[in-house]
Amino acid sequence: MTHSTRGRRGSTVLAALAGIIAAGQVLGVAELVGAFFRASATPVIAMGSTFIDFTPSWMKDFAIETFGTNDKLALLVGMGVTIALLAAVLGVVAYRRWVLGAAGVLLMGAIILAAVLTRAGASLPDMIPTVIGTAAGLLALRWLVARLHRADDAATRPTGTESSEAPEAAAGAAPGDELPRTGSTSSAGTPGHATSRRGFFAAAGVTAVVAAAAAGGGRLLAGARSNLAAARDSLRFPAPASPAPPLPDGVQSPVEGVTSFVTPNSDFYRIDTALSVPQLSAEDWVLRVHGMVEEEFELSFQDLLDADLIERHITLTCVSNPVGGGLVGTAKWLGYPLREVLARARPLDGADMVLSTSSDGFSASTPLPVLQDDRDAILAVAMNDEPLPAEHGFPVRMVVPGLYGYVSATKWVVDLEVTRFADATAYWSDRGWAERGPIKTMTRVEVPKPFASVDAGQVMIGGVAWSQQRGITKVEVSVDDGAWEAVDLAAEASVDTWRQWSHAVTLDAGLHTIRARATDAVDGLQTDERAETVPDGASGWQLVQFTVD
Ligand SMILES: Nc1nc2c(c(=O)[nH]1)N[C@H]1C(S)=C(S)[C@@H](COP(=O)(O)O)O[C@H]1N2
Ligand SMILES: [Mo]
Repeated sequence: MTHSTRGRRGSTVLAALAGIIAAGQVLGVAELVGAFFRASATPVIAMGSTFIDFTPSWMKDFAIETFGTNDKLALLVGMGVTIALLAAVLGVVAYRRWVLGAAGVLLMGAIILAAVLTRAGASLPDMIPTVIGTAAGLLALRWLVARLHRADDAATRPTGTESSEAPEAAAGAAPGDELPRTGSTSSAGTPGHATSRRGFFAAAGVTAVVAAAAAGGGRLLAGARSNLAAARDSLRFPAPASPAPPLPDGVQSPVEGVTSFVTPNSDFYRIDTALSVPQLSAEDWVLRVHGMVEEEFELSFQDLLDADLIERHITLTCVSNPVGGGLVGTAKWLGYPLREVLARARPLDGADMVLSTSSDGFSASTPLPVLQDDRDAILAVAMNDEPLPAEHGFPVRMVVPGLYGYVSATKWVVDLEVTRFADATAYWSDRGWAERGPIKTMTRVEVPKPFASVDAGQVMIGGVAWSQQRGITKVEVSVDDGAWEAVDLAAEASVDTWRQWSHAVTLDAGLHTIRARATDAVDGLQTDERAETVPDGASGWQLVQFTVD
């Protein structure tokens, strides 16, 4: 009895393993087949993207605050763990009652298909990777479960006395006997159990290797099939009709360790809902302009290149940036003014918003007047003298000075609808964030870093402040709750870029705190009222603690 019970318990663990391997088979095979489809036709991307769309704001915020720009990796890891747990359960169910287990696998397949088919721009053929993957997973599971039952049979047979266990096990798992015996383990003289389990492990190993190879092959194939990188790198832009005003001397804070005034593309923060970066080609790109306008039309990438482009330094900021956070960056953007696009479209009376939509279904609501006034809201095609990096919106994105990215900076933009706030809502406003998102005045202490230790004597403090469209006129710091002292502001490039600053203090050894606050040219001192990022951006004065040795 004991022998057999122990055997059965061990088999349950192996059945769970079989479930996990079969799930790997589903995902791996779907990844391979999916190389011939768009990324959102693969189960991982479709389910992950759907999950992202349904993530409540607080969870999105938690993810960004906890994992920063690794939030997508965290999601994939979380998804992996969840899938593995579900698959383990399905493996055990399939081992006990094949029909139930198989039904569970098919249900999972159906859920994945629902995710695939509800992605923006999905079509029926997008089902193919999941259908083939699910079939492969089902076959793998059946094979592995059959090997397990054979091992169980072999375990009970030689002991004889416990033959009562055998029918039970067999009854609980119908397929065992019906399956073709893949008679590789001719375990003639040896105790059957161990040998047959060896058979299971061999099958499990083969299946796992096939799954991994399919997944890896799929990734390679998908990469090879997309030659966007080469096309992107070979793009050349005409000289801008209106080049960026040269940066004045002294825009960079003299304090060592303060962020560089222009953020290199590779360091630029990235925030979006895209689990796989949309792969658009400049050649095929079209922007549809429509809605409450007198003239609807489409623009191609070449139309933009043929037009008069302008180039500006603009500081982009994310509404999810906590006080002191890093979701802000400055780049030199080249693009076509949106006011020109709208001048051609001629919005109808009553329109007050432009809903911009990306190829992957993200949308932003931008007040119409902001896109028509003389601030330089653009359809950007280049970032710091390079075509837009894929993850920053290649081939075309919006950049709007003064507004948080979630209401203005649509990457991979393909559609502009002139409409009214009363008639349409955007991606994040549907999820509890404010409809409008002007950037709040803010400063960030960058040196010393929080909890850093610095040498006693003269301590250099440095940072950046931003108040796009209004301009920074003053930054003050208070050391150890002392009087507020104005810092030295670095040169201002424009009201739409951040402004750096520096300040020297003499400090004794011990624990110290710095508080910092900025003043802008229009609304004055930034509020000290602490606000969370939801719904329209964090506020409050930053506090940094550090020690002097
Ligand atoms: N298509 C698309 N565009 C998008 C987003 C998105 O999720 N999808 N996120 C917006 C947000 S919240 C911000 S802050 C900026 C960030 O731009 P970046 O990743 O180039 O820094 O992009 C905006 N544009
Ligand atoms: Mo954002």
